[in-house]
Amino acid sequence: MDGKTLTGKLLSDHLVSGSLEAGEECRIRVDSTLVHDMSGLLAFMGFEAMGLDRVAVSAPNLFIDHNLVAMDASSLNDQEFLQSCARRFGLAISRPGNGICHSVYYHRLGRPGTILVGADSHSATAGALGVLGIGAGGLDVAVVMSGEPFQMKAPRVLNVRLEGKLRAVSCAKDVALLLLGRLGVKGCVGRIMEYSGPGVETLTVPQRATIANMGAEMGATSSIFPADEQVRRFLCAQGREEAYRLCLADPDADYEESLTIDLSRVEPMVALPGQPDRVVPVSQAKPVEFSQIFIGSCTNGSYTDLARAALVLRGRKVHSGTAVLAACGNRQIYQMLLRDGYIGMLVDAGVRFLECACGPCMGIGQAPASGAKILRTTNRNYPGRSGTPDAEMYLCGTEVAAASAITGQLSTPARWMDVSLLEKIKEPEHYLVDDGMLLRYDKAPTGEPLCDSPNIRPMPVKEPLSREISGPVSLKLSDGVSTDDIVPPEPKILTLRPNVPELSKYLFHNLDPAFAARAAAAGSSFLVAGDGYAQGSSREHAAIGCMYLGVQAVLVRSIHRIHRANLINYGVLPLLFEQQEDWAAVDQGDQLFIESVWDQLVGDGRIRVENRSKGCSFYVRSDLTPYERELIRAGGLIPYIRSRRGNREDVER
Ligand code: MIC
Ligand code: SF4
Repeated sequence: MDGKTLTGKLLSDHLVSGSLEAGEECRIRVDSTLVHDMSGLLAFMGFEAMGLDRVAVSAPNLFIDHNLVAMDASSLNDQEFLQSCARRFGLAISRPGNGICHSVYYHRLGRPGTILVGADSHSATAGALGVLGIGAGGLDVAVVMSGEPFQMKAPRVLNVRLEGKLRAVSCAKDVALLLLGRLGVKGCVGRIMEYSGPGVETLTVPQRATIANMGAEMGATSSIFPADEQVRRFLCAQGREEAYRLCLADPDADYEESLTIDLSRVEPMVALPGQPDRVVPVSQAKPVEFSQIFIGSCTNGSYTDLARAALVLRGRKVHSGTAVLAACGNRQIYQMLLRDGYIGMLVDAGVRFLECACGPCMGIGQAPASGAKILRTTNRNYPGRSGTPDAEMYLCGTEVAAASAITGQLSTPARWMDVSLLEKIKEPEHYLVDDGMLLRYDKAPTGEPLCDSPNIRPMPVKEPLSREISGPVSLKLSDGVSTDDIVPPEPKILTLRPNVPELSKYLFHNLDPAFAARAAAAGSSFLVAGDGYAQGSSREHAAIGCMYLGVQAVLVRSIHRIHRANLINYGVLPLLFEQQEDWAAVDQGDQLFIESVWDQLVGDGRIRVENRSKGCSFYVRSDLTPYERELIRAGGLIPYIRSRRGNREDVER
C-alpha cells in the first residue's frame, strides 16, 4: 500500500518548502484566510505593527459574527476599524447578521481542494467540503494574508473509517462526541483527522461539518472529508457547482493510524460538564434538570439541525422551568426555515430566537444563573464558557436538546420523534441564495485611511531573548486548562481585546484573580502547567497577555498546537517537562533560573532549569523548529518580520 491520503495530496500540492515528514517544518501556500470581529483585531493590529502593507492571499475574508450584542460603543468602534481594514486591503466582509464564519464559509465560499488558514480554532469545519482548514492565531493569519506561506510542523494523519449509516435517533453530533469520548481532548494533537469508508457517502455536507468542526476539541490540526458526490450536490444546491472538484484519497491510501466507527451503532450521546470528552450515552447519564437549553452554533446550526428540532417540538411546549434559545448558523438557513414554517413551529413551542451569531456560545449574552445546569448543542463546555463561572454545561445534538426542552431534563429523543416525519427532512436541493450581506472588495489598495477605534492601544512587543531567564513561578496549574480559563469569555473581558494592558488584568481571573498583579509585580516569571495545557480557542490574548505580564517561559507536561504557536509568536518559550515528578516538585513561588538559554536551545534541546528555592535542578525539553527558535530569539513574530523587512528594504535601497 503506497497510495496517497487526501491530506498528503493537498499538502504536497501546496508545499512551498520544507518536508511533509511528520514533525518536520513545512511551509505551505494558502488559498484563503478567515478572521472575525474578535480575532481580526489582533490580526490587523499585528499587520500594522509588522509594517505589512498589502493583502496578497487570493481569498481573504472578514466575518463579523462573534460579538454582536454591543453592550457599549466599543464593539462597533472595533468593527468600524476592522471594516476599514477590509475595505482598504480588499477583504470580503460578511456583515453582522449574515451568520457564523464557519457556516457562511462552507455554505458560500469554500472550494474543495484548497487550503484555508483561519484565525479561529474551528476553521477545520470547512473540511466538510474537502477544504483543508487550519486554525491559527491572528498574527500567523496576518502574515499569511500578506502572501507568505503558512509555517507549521507537518502533522500525522489519523484515518477515521466510517461504516454503516446513522439511525434516525442519532445524529452527526453523536459521532463527534463518540470520537471525543474515545480519543480525548488531546488525542489528536499533531494529527489531521481524515475521514474515509463507505459510511462517508451517507453523510451530508452539514453533517460532515458538525464532525469536522469538533476535531478542534480533540486538538486536531484539521479534519477533512473527501470532496465526493455529496459535496458536488451541496455545491449545486448552493448555485456554486463551478467550485466543485473531485478530491479523494487513493483507494490504497497508506494511513499510519486508523480507527473505525460503525455509524449504525452510534446512539445519542452527551458530554458532561467540564470538558467535551466526558462523554456518555444519554441513556446511561444520571438524571439532570436544565434551566437553559441552546440549539445552534457553528457545530449544530444547519438547516436540517433546526428543522429536526422543530419537528420534535412541533405541537408541544417547552418545559415551564427551562428557557430554550435557538439561532441558525447563517442567514440563508434562517430565511429558508422561516419560509418552510420550521421557525414558526419552534416559536409556537416557546423557543426564543437569537440572531445568527456566536453570542452565547462564547459567553456573549444569555449567561445562565449562578450554578445553573444548562444543555447546549455547541462544542465547548469548559468551566466559565457560558459566561457564568460556576454554571455546568452539558453538550449534545439537536434532537436530544429538543427532547430535553420538552421535559426540562436530559432525555433521549426516541419517545418524542415521529421517525417517518423526520425522514422527510432532506438536505435541500436548492438553497435560497442571497449574498447581499457578503460584500466583496477589490484587492487593489484603496488608500482609505483606517478608522481609529478609541479602544485600540499599541501592541506590546517583547525584547529579544535574553541570555538568561529568571524569576518566580507566578502560577502553577494542573491538567486540562483551557484558553477559556486563561481569558474568560465574558463581555467585559472580551471587549478589551484591542487593549492588551487592560485585558491582561483578567488573565486566569476565574482560577486565580491575584495572578495578573502577582506576575506584573515579579516583572519576569514562569508559568507551570500540567497535561493538555491551553486546549480550546485560538484566542491569542492567552499568549500576548502572559508576555505582557512578564511570563518568559511556560513549562508544561503537554500543550495544544495553536496556543503553543501563539506563545512563540509573542516570544514566550514553551518547554516540556520530561518527568511527571519534576512537574510535581515545582511549587508556585519557587525561584527558577535558566542560563545560556539560546545555547541550550540550539544544543540538544534539553534545557536545565535550576530551582533556587529548592536547591535542585531538573530538565525540560524544547521541541522548537529552527524557524520557531528564530522567532523566540527575535522576541516574537512582530520583531522578526520587522527586522526581515528592514533588511529587505536596506538591500532594495
Ligand atoms: C471559540 O469558539 O472559542 C472562539 C471564540 O470562536 C475562538 C476565537 C477567539 O476567541 O478569538 C476560537 O475558537 O478560536
Ligand atoms: Fe462561534 Fe462558538 Fe463556533 Fe467559536 S465555537 S466560532 S464562538 S459558534
